[in-house]
Amino acid sequence: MTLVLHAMQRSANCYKVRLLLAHLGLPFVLKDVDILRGDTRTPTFLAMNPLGRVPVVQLGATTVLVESNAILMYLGEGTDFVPYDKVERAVMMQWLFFEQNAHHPSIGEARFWMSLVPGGRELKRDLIDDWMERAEAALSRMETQLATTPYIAGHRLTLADLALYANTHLAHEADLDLALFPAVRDWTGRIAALPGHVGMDWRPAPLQAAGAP
Ligand SMILES: N[C@@H](CCC(=O)N[C@@H](CS)C(=O)NCC(=O)O)C(=O)O
Repeated sequence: MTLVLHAMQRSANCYKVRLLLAHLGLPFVLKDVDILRGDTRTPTFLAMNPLGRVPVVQLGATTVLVESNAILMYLGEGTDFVPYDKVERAVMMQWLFFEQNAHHPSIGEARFWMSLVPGGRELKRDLIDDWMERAEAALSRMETQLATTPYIAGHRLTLADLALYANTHLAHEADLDLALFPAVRDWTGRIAALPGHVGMDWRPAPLQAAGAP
């Protein structure tokens, strides 16, 4: 059965999965989920992911994967995006955990509420200063690394670059200025220039139904 990705187009956690699928040239069916409309709260969706979050990948009638970075690992294993060397792989994992523990909870949350949710700035005004402070700390950490290596986990492209690119290249949507982080800004340019790169708006061509001409 063809892989099915349940995703919201403007979600960075969903974009990183589409981006890897595009790089790998893997066919998939994209099913749109609008979290603002409550699509992740329906009984059908909650049966797939009781946490009510996208992305969700269906691999067959009974196999479902959630957590964007776990999905990246499932898709990336055995490709050039996952280092074979154990230490290099662990360093990549460090950055994947950083993305989930420090980067997404600050830049991702700020971007979501400041740019995607109507009235979100007002609703979350008590949290925004803290998000911004932690977002700047996360970008500073990346700046230090990217000032010395071309990719976030070292000298080669890994899943961690795709995972971190997703929110970082849209930092302006959280009022963050990448001009203050020139190594990070240059790295976003390198990632966007990679062969096979697709932007956040990219969608796969609809797949023909089985048996269709
Ligand atoms: N750690 C999860 C986070 C997923 C997540 O927070 N998804 C957001 C969209 S970016 C979502 O579905 N939010 C809906 C909700 O929390 O109700 C992952 O990386 O997949």
